[in-house]
Amino acid sequence: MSDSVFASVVQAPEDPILGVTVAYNKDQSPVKLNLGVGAYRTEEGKPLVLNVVRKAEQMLVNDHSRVKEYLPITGLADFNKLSAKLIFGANSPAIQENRVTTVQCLSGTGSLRVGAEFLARHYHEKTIYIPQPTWGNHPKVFTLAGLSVKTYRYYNPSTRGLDFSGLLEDLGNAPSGAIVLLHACAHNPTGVDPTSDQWEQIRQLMRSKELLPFFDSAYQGFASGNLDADAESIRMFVADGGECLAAQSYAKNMGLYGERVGAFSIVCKTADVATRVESQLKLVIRPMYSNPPIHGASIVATILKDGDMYTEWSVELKAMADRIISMRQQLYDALCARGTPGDWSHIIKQIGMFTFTGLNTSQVAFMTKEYHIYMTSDGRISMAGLSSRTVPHLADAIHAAVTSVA
Ligand code: KET
Repeated sequence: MSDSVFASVVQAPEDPILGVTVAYNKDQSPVKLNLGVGAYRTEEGKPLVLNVVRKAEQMLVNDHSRVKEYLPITGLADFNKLSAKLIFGANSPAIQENRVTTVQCLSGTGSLRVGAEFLARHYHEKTIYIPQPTWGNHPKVFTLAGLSVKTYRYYNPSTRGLDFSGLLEDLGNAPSGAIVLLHACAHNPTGVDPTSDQWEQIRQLMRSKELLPFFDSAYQGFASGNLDADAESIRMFVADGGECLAAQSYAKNMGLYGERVGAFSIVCKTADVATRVESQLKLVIRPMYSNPPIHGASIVATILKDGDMYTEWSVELKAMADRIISMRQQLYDALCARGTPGDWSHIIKQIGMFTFTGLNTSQVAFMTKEYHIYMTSDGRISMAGLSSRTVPHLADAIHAAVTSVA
């Protein structure tokens, strides 16, 4: 037998985030804890399907008029309209003036990719600035779409807060027209968001330099527990009449991770441009996956269009956000009680799904080896994966890591 034609293919490394789950699954320890991927767990450590999602699915199953035909290339029309309203606001003038085009995509990642492919084909400036640090998949998505990736300063490790002057300086030095990736809220991995005043300054700077904002909104509702408050940054940029792009994910806020449901929108200056832009988005999508899946988008549309179900969703979402906030307090208290060296107040100051602990790679490796705690090597922990039962184990591990590993 001759060798495989693929004999020279080398083994690829695991993904820095999803690979953490692969390693966790192999661990036999009863105390193992997965704080890697950003996926919500209940106090019992179980994945959660929202009641309102179960209800919507039941309604869909019971409706025998529903069929499984292909959706249009742009996805479910109702879903697109409702998604635009959710992110830009129910009374958004941009929507009323038909200046927004929204297409259903494969969750947040697919939305970012479709947006990036469109920009690489139709926008004059091919450089995108992403925050340093950012979600690990951003540089890969944008590079493979044909954009050139640069970074802007975002995080100051010594304050564990925003490097606002560094951010303004780097965006101020970016070439006019460059694309800028912004996390709408609950910045991943840092948990550090600009204040409203800081957003306003970022907006003014970006508009004066004609930088093009591309928002990644993967956590609407998860930062504050309020869907409108968490969209404030985006709405500031839309309110000035300028153009912007937004990638929306329902993975976290509706718990629809595996359904892969999201939306990509471009706010244009006129309805005429928006129509032509949408025609080109279809040319991006058709050869990639033809058209998106129907089930997840139908669940979202069912919930968003019914007042009572929307309210029920907001309440369940708020409960998830609140549980995460209480985990922050419990972890902070547990470290204080142990007298763990260092200032841990960033645990309660940061917002969203993650705490960027400041633990280094060796300390993380120690916690995995000795305590069976799985997290990304940059020291990020998913607070959503923690529960009152597991806080003491995590606090013990952090205490040991900080006191015994440099
Ligand atoms: N943007 C950000 C900022 C983000 O954190 C994620 C997912 C996504 C987009 C994409 O999510 P999607 O499932 O495509 O809607 N982040 C978590 C999961 C992952 O890495 O895929 C995480 O950081 O753990």
